[in-house]
Amino acid sequence: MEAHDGLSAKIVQEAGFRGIWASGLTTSAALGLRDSNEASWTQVLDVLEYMSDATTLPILVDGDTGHGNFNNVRRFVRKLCERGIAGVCIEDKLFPKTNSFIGEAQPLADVDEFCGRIKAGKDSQTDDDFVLVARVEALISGHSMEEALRRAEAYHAAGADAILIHSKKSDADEIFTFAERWGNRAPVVIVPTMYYSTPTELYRQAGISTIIWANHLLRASMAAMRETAARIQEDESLVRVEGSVASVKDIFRLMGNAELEEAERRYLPAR
Ligand code: SPV
Ligand code: MG
Repeated sequence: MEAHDGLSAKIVQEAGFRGIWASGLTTSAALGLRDSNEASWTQVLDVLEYMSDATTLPILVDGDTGHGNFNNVRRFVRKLCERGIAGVCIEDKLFPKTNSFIGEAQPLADVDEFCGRIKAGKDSQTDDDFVLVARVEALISGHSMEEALRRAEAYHAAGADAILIHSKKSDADEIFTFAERWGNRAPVVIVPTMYYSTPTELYRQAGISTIIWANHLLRASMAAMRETAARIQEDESLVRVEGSVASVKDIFRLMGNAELEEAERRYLPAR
């Protein structure tokens, strides 16, 4: 489940998910920026540190294109490991990236060059359990299924732990075709943002390893914030919103104020 800051990371954990997708789109948007590598990678790292501190769930980071070439990827991976991040996903496009749902036929990276990014990332992890997911953009940028499979195989051979196959079709047909032809050579990750109506059980039956619900907490909060702002602006009063927003007490609870009170009893001199 997507998260984009410490608060949303806590909400994902509270809801019972098993892992967090640190989305590039929503992390950027939460900073007021476009999904075009406008946030520097160290700024992204700062957000990830808050998220990592806020939750015990594994975090898979949307590493975009890896913030440059192989050299940028290996430094990024080392820093992610230092911050207790579980894995990174890099996509086979060029820096600066553009969100996959914008425009048509975005240029793809050269396969060998991208394999170098994958190898450099895997060679740089300092945590044995760290995973690198290689994201295949062939289908979404208008290439054939053959090209998607060729790229997935090359990335797998280069050391990728899993393959994310991306699609912007409104149905999941090409995802199922890919999964069938791929035959689970490595785990498959999908992002059904555009093809959202397919039941998850069908993905299970097709052997898909992981589904990323990629941006829905940010989108939910945008809708809620807009509605609340408009009501207060219109009414010049809180009366209509008080019942529909989280209570202040709920903020204290989620941030763990009870732990601080307990720590104060332990560490502050008795009064
Ligand atoms: C993201 O969440 O930033 C992603 C997924 O990369 S998508 O927006 O579908 O490309
Ligand atoms: Mg992204």
